[in-house]
Amino acid sequence: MKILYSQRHLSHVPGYEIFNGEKDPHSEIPSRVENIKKSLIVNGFKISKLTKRVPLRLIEVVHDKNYIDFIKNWSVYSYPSVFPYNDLNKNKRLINPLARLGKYSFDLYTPMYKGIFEIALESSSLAYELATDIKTNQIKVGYALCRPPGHHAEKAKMGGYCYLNNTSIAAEHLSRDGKVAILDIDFHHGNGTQNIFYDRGDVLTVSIHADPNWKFPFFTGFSDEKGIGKGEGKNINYPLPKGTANDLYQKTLEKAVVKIKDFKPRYLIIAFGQDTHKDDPIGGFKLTTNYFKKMAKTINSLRLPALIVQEGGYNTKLLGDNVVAFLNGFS
Ligand code: OKP
Ligand code: ZN
Repeated sequence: MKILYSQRHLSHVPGYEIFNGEKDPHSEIPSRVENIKKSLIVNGFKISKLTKRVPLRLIEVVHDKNYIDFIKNWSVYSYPSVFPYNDLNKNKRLINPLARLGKYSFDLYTPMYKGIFEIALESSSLAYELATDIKTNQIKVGYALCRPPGHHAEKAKMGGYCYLNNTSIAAEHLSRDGKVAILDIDFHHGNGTQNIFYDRGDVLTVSIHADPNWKFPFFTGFSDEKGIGKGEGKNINYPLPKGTANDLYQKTLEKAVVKIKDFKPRYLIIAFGQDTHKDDPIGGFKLTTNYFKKMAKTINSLRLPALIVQEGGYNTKLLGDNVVAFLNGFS
């Protein structure tokens, strides 16, 4: 197993998130990835350094060109204040910064500032390099310690602490060689990944997450979102209720694994969040650390070349244990 980490994320320190008009402490902090890295080393995993950079032309296939320019050229530390309230300006090049900020984001949890593009790019590069190693048969399993996370970032919108969709960028890269299945096991619905591949028949997106009637991202993640056009039937959502514990999660995961097997993919990408753990401060499921190992075994019964991409997980003391349990179940 190859694990990739970069210290570039350390300078990404969102000051706060805005909830109900108030400043709340931000959950997506550097110690998340640092805790995971420490545990991996203590448990004998080797961590490799990044050597490749994700090509801009690959990012431009996954994300909208104007959205990329917006992130690249932004200069002051900002949160959105207004959002588009009709479609009349949909195809206009809005020039007011407040309009642009609102157009390209969907929440007030994800600050924009000068330099975030390069940091997000480095996070994507971790997933990209491992996807390349899998493509060229150098490795069977890779784990990308991405930060900032990516699965909420849509073609043309940031949100949920995400800017560039690392998982989707790796999937796009792998999809040129054969069908790709993405299994999103973060606590939150992977709305960005769903949005990016919604009309694609060659990339299956499966997400197991908190019922959107209960938790973020609230507007997507319902079971009737099944894909369109060639993508019809190729998007599968499993919303689960508050308090979901190992048993119900396992039953759902087994269903998801059958769907992936039936799709006959060449590659598997796992959008891996640890916020499903019982002691996660923003989650609400009851999964145990031991169960993370069983979860991995169940997924690995597919015996597919697999890229594991770090997404959420906010109990900075336990993230490392949960990642180690999962990776042990995988190898
Ligand atoms: C990102 B990922 C807590 C509100 C949290 C945003 C959640 C973003 C999750 N103060 N709302 O999927 O883990
Ligand atoms: Zn999450």
